[in-house]
Amino acid sequence: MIYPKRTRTRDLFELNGIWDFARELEPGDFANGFIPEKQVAVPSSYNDLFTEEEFRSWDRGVWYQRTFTMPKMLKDERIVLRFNSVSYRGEAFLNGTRLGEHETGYTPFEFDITDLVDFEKDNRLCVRVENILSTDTVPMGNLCNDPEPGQFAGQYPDTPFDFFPYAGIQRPVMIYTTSKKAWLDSVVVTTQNDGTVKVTGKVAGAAAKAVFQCLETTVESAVVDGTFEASFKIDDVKLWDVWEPNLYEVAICIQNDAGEALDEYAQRFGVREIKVEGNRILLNGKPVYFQGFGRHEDFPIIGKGLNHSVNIRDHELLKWINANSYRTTHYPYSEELIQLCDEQGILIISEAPAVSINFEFVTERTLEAHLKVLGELIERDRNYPSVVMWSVANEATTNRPESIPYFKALSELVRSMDSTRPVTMITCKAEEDMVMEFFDVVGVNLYPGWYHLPGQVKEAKEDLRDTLEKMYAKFKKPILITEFGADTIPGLHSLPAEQWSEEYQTELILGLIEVMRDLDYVVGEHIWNFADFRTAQNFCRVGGNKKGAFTRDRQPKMVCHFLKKLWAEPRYK
Ligand code: GCB
Repeated sequence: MIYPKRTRTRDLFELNGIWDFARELEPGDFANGFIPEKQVAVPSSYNDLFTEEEFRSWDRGVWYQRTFTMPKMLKDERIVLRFNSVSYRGEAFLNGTRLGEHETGYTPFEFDITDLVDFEKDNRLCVRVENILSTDTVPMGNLCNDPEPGQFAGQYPDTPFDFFPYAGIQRPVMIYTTSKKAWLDSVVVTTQNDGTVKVTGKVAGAAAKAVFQCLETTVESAVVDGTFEASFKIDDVKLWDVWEPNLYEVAICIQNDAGEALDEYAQRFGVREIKVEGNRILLNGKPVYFQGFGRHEDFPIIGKGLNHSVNIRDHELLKWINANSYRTTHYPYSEELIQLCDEQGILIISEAPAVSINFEFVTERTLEAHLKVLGELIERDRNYPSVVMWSVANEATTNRPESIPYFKALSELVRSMDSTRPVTMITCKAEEDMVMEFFDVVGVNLYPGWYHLPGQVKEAKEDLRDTLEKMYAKFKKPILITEFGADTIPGLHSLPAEQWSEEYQTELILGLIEVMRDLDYVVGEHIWNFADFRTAQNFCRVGGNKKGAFTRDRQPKMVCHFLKKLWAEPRYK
């Protein structure tokens, strides 16, 4: 699958806007059209659009419908319907015919609708969306007898993580066309820092060759059994780097024997190298220290709906505060956002939607779903230079032996698909973690000064040092602190600093960073969280998670001004 674009051989239009919406209160023939209860916006999560609780926390079936007209001039084309993501499960029907379904949210899926689309009258598209999480889904949910009475036990909706389980058609819906004769199906670009570029990929249909053009260079490859492979070199190549996003484009033309252009597509790429050497992560041969945040796709009203304005604002704030990176906690973010990171030079740790996998409940289906979505994520994002590391999961119960074969399988899948990026797993089990041998960088979430040692910054610093020393002694790998922080109410002040005040967040974060920077094997500090975000209802969350450095409407709390100063100076000279 490649990201849809309008080119000289492909048309593209989006089916975003206002759709009809109804809950599936009882089973019925919704697929052939239904009487709406509400109107809904696409893309958006549906939860916070409405005022009624029965809609907001509804996780069972809901239906979306709209009609669209196909322009006659596309009659001879192959027509594809694409969903950039539907959470958690989406099942689509066109003119009453079932197209298929996709689960695990957050990754795209598409259907060839050439033979089903009507050029004479309006087409009716109905989509059933369901957000029921279970022991078989990734992430898991509804583990109502969770034996570990952690901070999320008993919360509503019942998830083993705190962010609100937003649902719906949260990203764009598109229709694109290709020629029926042949079309580019996948493309993988790999590069070396001397400017060598290798392009491989797949073509469907009857094609004879693929022609590639990049700057002044043109090369071609025969299409054999639907695959192609070509290489070329860019002279005086300009590397892609942090806030220096040099990008190139390779134009790909799929041709038949007669040299007729059947499909044209342009794939953007950057040339950069990322690897782990000893206690350092090297970007283009130089050590890079990750300074930034864990984030969420989260904003008032739209929930996890794609919103370009929020994405632009967030990146402006990252630049302002001198951050260089963030982790797509705790699921794949929109492809459009990753493309923006490419264009702006922001480093991304790209995470599978596997948060809080609990081995008390894991089934064979859990691993199957996990492998599937991880594979889909790598396939979607592997050409994006901003993605510099894969994170296979966040905070699983990796202190249990059952986690060992499970994480071995995940690590093997990633390495079989992509050997050009380091792989991490984010643990909350510190030195008790049993699966770090499979990963290149240790990612760890630690909350001294918050969930333990509340209000005791000095003791929290000692505790952090002690934990990190034990972890390094055991794992002997670079450690990235992927979460630490404190819930903070903007405008609440106290001297001496007390939990929830802006002073406490500032003192704790700066104090913990001091310890991290004293330990040579620590390769980065990612604060939890970039901004406040909405959570499930729970006695330890007041109006959401308030660990944001910025408020939910993206204004700085006090700590930001200190981070901006600290992060202005490069960690490695
Ligand atoms: C964590 C989780 C994150 C939570 C955070 C918190 O360890 O990874 O999803 O939001 O703690 O604030 O409790």
